[in-house]
Amino acid sequence: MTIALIIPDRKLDDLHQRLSLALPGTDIEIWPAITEPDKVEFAVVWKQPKDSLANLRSLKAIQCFGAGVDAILADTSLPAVPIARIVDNSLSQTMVRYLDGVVSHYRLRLDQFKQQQQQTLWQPKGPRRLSNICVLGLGELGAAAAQHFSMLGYRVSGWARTAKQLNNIDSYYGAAGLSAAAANADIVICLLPLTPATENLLTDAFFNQLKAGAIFINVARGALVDDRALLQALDSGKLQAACLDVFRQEPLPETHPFWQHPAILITPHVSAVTSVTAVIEQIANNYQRSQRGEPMLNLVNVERGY
Ligand code: OXD
Repeated sequence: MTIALIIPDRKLDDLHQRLSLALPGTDIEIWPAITEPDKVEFAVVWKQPKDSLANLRSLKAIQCFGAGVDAILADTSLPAVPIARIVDNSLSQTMVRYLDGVVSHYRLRLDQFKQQQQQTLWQPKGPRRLSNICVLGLGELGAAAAQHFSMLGYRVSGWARTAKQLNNIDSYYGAAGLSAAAANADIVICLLPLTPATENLLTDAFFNQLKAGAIFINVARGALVDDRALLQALDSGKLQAACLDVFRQEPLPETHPFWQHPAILITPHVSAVTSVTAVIEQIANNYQRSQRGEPMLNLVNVERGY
């Protein structure tokens, strides 16, 4: 039996080497150099090429190499096997650190000072008053972010598909709760999973009911947001700024208007990149579980989409 690593956009030497050490005697092959597809029983997958899973006839389990499984579930020839995702405290910490940096960037007006520098303008200003943060999505990453900002003294509201109880977070849920959760926010952080129910969730109707001058941060998936509505909200001043780490198409096409927009800060999907060190044990453990016929850890509910 073989493990296949199907992760086209990353160098895999390190993962391959460490997984071989954790699972001595197990054959591990890197896609597309899979010598005997019929021997592959376990696949570690991230943004898999179309049909790369379909011909693995002995596949017993899929381990997603990240937190979000939308790209795996979008595969129309996905074999019907259990899927696990990465849930890892260090991934949450990485995300929280990224968000903390972005919120500080706006609080300290570094976006404005950068623009002033380009115009050789010396105009001191105190920090922005940002006191209310809304976190959309209260899963592993969303809950960690909400709790972090609440501990820093922000008033935090959160929104999820179903009711969630989190200390000191004003939690809202369901379609009706979305506008209430975001209505008073100075900053809206999007950490929702991408599912058929959340695709294009954030359109004009959402942005229009925000407080004027809110700041929007998307670290979840580009397809949650209607790009045109986001640009419109920035151009009308409804939003004063947006920080985007994720896009409908990645890399973001050169001609996309986001690149040149003065109020948009772009980072290339780096908010929480899976660290090999942090996840080796989880992947090796799930491989052993699937070989023993036991349920993997952090199983995805395919119906729900995350
Ligand atoms: C993830 C990501 O879902 O990196 O893990 O976006």
